[in-house]
Amino acid sequence: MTPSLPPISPHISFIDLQPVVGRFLDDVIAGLGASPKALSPKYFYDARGCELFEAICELPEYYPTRTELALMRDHAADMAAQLGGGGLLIEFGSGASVKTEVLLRTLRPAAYVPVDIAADALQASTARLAAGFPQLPIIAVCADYMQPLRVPELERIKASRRVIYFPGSTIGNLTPAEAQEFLLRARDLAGAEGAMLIGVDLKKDPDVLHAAYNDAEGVTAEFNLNLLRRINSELAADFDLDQFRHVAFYNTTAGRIEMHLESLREQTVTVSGYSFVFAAGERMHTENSCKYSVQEFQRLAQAAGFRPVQVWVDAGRLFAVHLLEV
Ligand code: AVI
Repeated sequence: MTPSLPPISPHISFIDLQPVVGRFLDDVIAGLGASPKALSPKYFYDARGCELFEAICELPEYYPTRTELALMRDHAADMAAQLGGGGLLIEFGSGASVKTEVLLRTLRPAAYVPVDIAADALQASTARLAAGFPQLPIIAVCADYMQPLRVPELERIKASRRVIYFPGSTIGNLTPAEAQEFLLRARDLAGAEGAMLIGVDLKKDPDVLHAAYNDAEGVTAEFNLNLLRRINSELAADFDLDQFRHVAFYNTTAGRIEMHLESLREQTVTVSGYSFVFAAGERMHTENSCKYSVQEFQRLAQAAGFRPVQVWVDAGRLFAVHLLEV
């Protein structure tokens, strides 16, 4: 039996697959011991990291959030017409965003399944959405969507098809090989008649990309440095945040923004009793944000068994929302 919490309302159920959130200390020790040093971006999102990411989404330089939202608003009716009503809408991520609301309003699915690794965020976002859609059956699933998802309860729901929604260009934070594996798993979950709607950030003028990850207010820098603050508070470490700086640049060859934290001087840092030496100017790689042209992404999706059906791109050619079918 899948563990589940008591229903919040007759229309809502909460299934907790008790995902392993990762072994923070092991991952940090391994990452700092590697050459070059690296830390996983999945650890950005503690409570402060989530707040900072929300602030990033509001920045004038950070175009993806508002551009994707405008695409959803402008084309929601078209998207819904292509997908058809009465489906099972499965969203990867917490799903309390305005983008989700726009889609729910036009698509009118048989049921909505938000999937997220963070139980608290999932419960809060589910309660918020449920208030706006009181008649919509919601099955919230606390799980790691980077792993195969097995939820027997979903088999019992009568729906025309499964539609997976993955907004936000989060797929860009995976390497192309990981993205490929992720799409393969999504195809399996969607099943024979399934479809996927996915937001993907486009390749563009490197100056625009550079500004988006080096905002004038320094919010992205704080978001990056917050990872060190988190390691200090959760893993008994002594990073001096004033002795590291945020670095973000577009790597043209790899087609991605890279974020790093650079040591401003030679220094030794201790994490839970383990010592790590940093040379002056040495960098820790903290995030990739891969950018895909429409054709590049369609090729990736095709290699994972999806058929590209339609793509919506804004007039400035900043962002794409792809509709794929199995
Ligand atoms: C979550 N993800 C899609 C963001 C991105 O743009 O890659 C994370 C982010 N990193 C710095 N700014 C935003």
